[in-house]
Amino acid sequence: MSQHRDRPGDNGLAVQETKPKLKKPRLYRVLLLNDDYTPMEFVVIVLEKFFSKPREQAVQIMLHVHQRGTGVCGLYPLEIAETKVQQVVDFAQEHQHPLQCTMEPE
Ligand code: TYC
Repeated sequence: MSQHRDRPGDNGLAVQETKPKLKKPRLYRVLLLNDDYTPMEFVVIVLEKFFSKPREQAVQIMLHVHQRGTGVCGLYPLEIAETKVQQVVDFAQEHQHPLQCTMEPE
């Protein structure tokens, strides 16, 4: 079979697009907010349990939030970020602590 040539360099076969079709998911920062009542140890447990932070890093993040008012627990795609926020809010409520957790676009 011969291939018809209209233009130089066009062999008539489909050309691979150069633009990748997979888009990077938008990420959201999950944040903890400071308050005067939630025990430091509870916040450390939250960071270990829901954000898989090793103890030392959990303590650092907790102290950062305590001193600065807010701090980042992690970056996640939308639905995962929403789930983390809900898990933290529910866990805090179960234990009657006023700990707040929110999210914002990266
Ligand atoms: N400020 C709290 C205390 O002194 C500790 C704390 C840290 C609370 C981080 C919330 O997100 C928080 N017990």
